[in-house]
Amino acid sequence: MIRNFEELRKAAIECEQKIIAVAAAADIEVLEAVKESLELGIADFILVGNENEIKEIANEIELDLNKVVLKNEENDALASEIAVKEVSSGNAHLLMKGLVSTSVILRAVLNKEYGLRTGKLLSHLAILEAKKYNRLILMTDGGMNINPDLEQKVKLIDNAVEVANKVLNIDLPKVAPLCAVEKVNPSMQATLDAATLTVMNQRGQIKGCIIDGPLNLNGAVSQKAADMMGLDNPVAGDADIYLVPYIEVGNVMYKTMVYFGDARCAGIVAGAKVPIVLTSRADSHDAKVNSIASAVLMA
Ligand code: COD
Repeated sequence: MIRNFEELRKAAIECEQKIIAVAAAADIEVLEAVKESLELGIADFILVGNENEIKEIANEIELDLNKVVLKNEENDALASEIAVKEVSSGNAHLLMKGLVSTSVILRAVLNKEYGLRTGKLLSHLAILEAKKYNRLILMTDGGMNINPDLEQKVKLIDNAVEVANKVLNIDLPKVAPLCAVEKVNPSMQATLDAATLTVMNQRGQIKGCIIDGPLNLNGAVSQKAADMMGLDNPVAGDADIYLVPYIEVGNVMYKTMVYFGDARCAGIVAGAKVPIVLTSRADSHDAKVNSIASAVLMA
């Protein structure tokens, strides 16, 4: 099992180097991440964005632009389209979001003519390294699917299990369907979905993982809390995958851990033809390098 981002980066360095097309690359954190990834030898880059701004920032941070391919496009939506086409035409192995809003790049990814659809549900996964937890956790979906129904939650789990297998080297991840409480409450849809997912897992309808919920966050994270609540649950205190009920919960959880808890993080989208590096625009270059390393391992 890969337990932290240092181990994850080391594993990515062992992989074959990938070419990443970056949409709207004119941003200091993005270009710092490009520079660090080139130095680590985990990726090469096609940078799409405002060429003058990219050159200015590259000069400031001493990024050698001779080592990358540069494509000038100032408009974010068009830069996203060009970057996606670099991937769909086979020039690049992976896609990365730069300084562009998530919905703009995802619309290019979902484009029916040149996009990166596979017929699977695309979903966002945050990988988080909290100071007080003994492993990396996967959290989904705080970035793409707004209000998933039960069927979509099954697909979110499938994608998360694939990421747990390929990126974190966990064969049989434990999934906590997060709720506000640990008991089924018919007025809380998330608890009904959590219980259904648990039974579907027990009956072999969702494979490759152990699901047990509903679980509240403390029950998922802490064995002590689980014991105090009298939870005899194989996931309690030991969860690898945190399935949140809807996007706001995931988005706030991820940013709370980063801003208040000083967690390190990464963000990727799974389910497309290739993994997509997708972090928040304000995320640090450390988060972006972690995400690049995760996407390289996923690929
Ligand atoms: N996986 C696969 N196909 C999808 C998905 C998905 N997750 N979402 C939509 N599609 C397909 C639909 O089946 C349809 O064929 C087509 O794409 C358009 O569907 P719409 O009309 O629902 O899609 P859009 O373009 O209105 O929205 C898709 C977004 C991903 C842009 C939207 O869901 C969104 O804005 N999500 C939130 C992104 C965000 O703001 N994140 C926040 C912070 S980082």
